Amino acid sequence: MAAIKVHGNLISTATNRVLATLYEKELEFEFVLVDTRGGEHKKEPFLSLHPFGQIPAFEDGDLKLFGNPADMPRLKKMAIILVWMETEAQKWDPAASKLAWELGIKPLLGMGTDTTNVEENEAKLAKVLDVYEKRLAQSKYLGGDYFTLADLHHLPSLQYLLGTQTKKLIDSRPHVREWAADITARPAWLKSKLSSTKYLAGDFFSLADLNHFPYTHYFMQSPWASVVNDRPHVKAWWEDISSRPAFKKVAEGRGHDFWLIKRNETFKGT
Ligand SMILES: N[C@@H](CCC(=O)N[C@@H](CS)C(=O)NCC(=O)O)C(=O)O
Repeated sequence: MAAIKVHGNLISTATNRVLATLYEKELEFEFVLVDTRGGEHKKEPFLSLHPFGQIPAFEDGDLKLFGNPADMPRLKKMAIILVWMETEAQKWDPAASKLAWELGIKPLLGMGTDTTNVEENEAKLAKVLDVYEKRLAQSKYLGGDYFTLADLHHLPSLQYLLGTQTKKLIDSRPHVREWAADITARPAWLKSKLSSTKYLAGDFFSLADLNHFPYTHYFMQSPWASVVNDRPHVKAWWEDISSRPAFKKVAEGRGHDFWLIKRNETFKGT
């Protein structure tokens, strides 16, 4: 029996979101149908799973949660990103911003450089960069395998430093050098113009897209589907995300659920 149980109803958009997340992550789970029409979600034992009496509720062994907890791996990733954002603020920035000031900004303003300040902060930054070198040997970016705010926050001071003598501290650490070259070459940073992206949050499918699935799926069966279809990029985006295997599985399930309800209504009526 699967350790993960999702208690819900296939008509529910919030349930669909959790199911789509589980299918995306290819996690095994058991689906427990909640008879919301019969008010099962407003009574015990369901209320012990979801104190607000809403679906879905989620169980993973002893862990009982509500909301969209199927995305635990994402929470872990977010924690890692936060750690590196904090590292930027606490470790990188105190040294890097002083060096950017002394070596990058002061000369632009015709002011003299305080060499003692430079020496002290280059020594501090070198220690920070030793840690970065180890981190970037393990993952392409600070927060993980893709570019995040943890990297972006470095850009303003990093860009200054690359135009100063401090560049040697970056160039002498191969992974830091590669990371610095990569993030400073990003189109958004180069300010050429904001490139259009395939998905809402960028070039990869993310929860930002996934969360649109349940309602858009209903919407596209309505007479107002042209609102999407008349807009080529929105249409292409919807065709792309709605053809994902995880969504197809959810949509198929929902179809059956509708059909069952219709059939039950017919039986009741006769
Ligand atoms: N943010 C909540 C939303 C849950 C929610 O709104 N569920 C709806 C079904 S889509 C529900 O249970 N409605 C019945 C009610 O609130 O009594 C979550 O993601 O779990």
